[in-house]
Formats: sequence, structure tokens, C-alpha cells
Amino acid sequence: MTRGLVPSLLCLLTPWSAFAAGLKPASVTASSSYPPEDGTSYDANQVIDGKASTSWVEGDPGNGLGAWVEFDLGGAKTITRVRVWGGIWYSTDFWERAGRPKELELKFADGSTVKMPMSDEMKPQDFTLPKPTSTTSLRVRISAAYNGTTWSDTAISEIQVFDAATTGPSIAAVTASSEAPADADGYYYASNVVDGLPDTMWCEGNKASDGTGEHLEIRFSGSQAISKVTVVNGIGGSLAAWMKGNRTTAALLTFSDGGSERVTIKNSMLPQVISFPSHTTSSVKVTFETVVKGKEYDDLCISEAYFE
Ligand SMILES: [Ca+2]
Ligand SMILES: [Ca+2]
Repeated sequence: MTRGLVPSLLCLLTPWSAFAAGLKPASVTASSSYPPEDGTSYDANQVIDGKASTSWVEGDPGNGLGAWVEFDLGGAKTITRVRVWGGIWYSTDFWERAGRPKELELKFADGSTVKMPMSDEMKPQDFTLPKPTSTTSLRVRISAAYNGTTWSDTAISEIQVFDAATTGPSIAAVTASSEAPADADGYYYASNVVDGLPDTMWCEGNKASDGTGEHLEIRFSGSQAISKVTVVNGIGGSLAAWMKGNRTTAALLTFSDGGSERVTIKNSMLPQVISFPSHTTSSVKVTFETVVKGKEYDDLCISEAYFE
């Protein structure tokens, strides 16, 4: 197994912990982990580092059935939902080459368990518990796996655990005026702007434009009062990648009540929180009015646009 090229491409400069993406566990441990290679870690901490591109890889012989990671929640929390990025998300190629969970067993501090099925898609997968469950720990155990094409080991790139207080506005759908097609690096879904991970992004795919006039639309489940948005402008995750893509500097927010607000967005790779007058709305359309060009791709990319 050679994954040695991973670390040199991951020049992470920013503490992403500012993100409101689920509970912050006190610690996470694993039953086994693949040993570090060329400076890249595959230990349990990789599932809570806020990056899709880093992964826990189990270190058992075979495909890791029975291997687990366990969250110490730092006290009793009432868990409502879990979101899992199965497999190695470093690239679409690596995702196919390593194993992915097919079923996860979630085990709580009282010993009770519930099964979370996983489809074999490179998409974050949500699982709402049958009932909110109070627990001080959560063990996520691989109970079935899809085999990788190259490596026998099974991987999980990120896990988010939510309680009622951290779940945020319920998002029904995210759509865009255009979407760049998947390539060797990954997918550019509009929904990548609400996954809480700065290293996954939407990129517009309109080859006739630099992104000016393109839009994202976020639809909520019912009406929500929103008054701020956390933005990661451009291609997040590393400065080298950020330099390559287009960024925006101004956007028009249009709400379902017909109201609108114009916001200024800094040309920065750091997460920024932008406040605006509160609107109670079932959707927000974000139309990008001005664009700064990157050095390589003439596509506008937005890594996070999380409204609260
Ligand atoms: Ca990770
Ligand atoms: Ca993202």
C-alpha cells in the first residue's frame, strides 16, 4: 500500500474548529489503526479533524469487520443523528481502492446497539436514530464492508454526531445554477457547501462564465429564521488549492418572502461569519455578483455557506 503522496498535498493552515458541525467529542479512540506512512496518520483522530481528505483506516488483517472507533462525548449527550463519510475521500481513485463500510453498528454506553446501513456511494450519509438516545459514548463498528479494488483495509474519513442543539436548520435540498462534473479529485455537489467540511466544495461548471451570475439555492424543511452565514470562499482545505480557483466578493441573498440582502464576502480562505438582518424564510438563493479569478481554474468554487 502506498499512500505516501497524501501529506505533501495537505498543507492545512487553518483551525477549522470554528465550524458548527455536530458535537465536539472529548476524544476518539480506535480498536486498531493502519500505521502511519510517510508522515500520514490513519488514526482515530482523522474522523473528527473536519477534513474529508483525511481518514481513519483500520489496521486489522482482512477487511476490518469488527473494527471500531469510539467517541467519548465528555458527558451525557442526547444523540439524534450521525453523518458518516465512508471510505478514503482523498480522491475518487483512492475511494474506490480502499474498503468502505456497508453497515455500521452504533453502540451506546448502556450496551444497546442500532444498525446504520451504508450505500456504496461517495456521499456523506445521514442516519437519524430511531429515537434520541442519551449516552456518554458512541462506538461505531464496521459490521459489513464493500471491498476496495486495491487495499483490503476499510476506511472512514469523517463522522459527525449531532444532538438537538447542534443539528442546526434542517436543510431539504441544495441546488445550483450549474455544477462542475466529477473529476479525479472528487465531486462538486452543491450540497458540499452545507456539510461542515471546508475541504469539500461546490464549483460551478459553466464554461462560458467565471461564476459571475451563477447561484446556489438552499431550501429548508419549513421556514427558518436566519441572520448569519458562515462562508469558506473558494477551494478550501489548503492554500495551494485555494489559489487555483475563483472566489466571490459580493452576493445577493434572496429569500422566499421576496426580500433580499446584499453581502460583502472577503477574498480569504479563512472561515468568515457574515451577519445580515434576520429573515424568516423557507429558502435562500445566493447569487454571486462579483468574482476574483484564481490562477488555474476559471470556475467559482464555494466550500461552505452555512446559514443559521
Ligand atoms: Ca477526516
Ligand atoms: Ca464543504
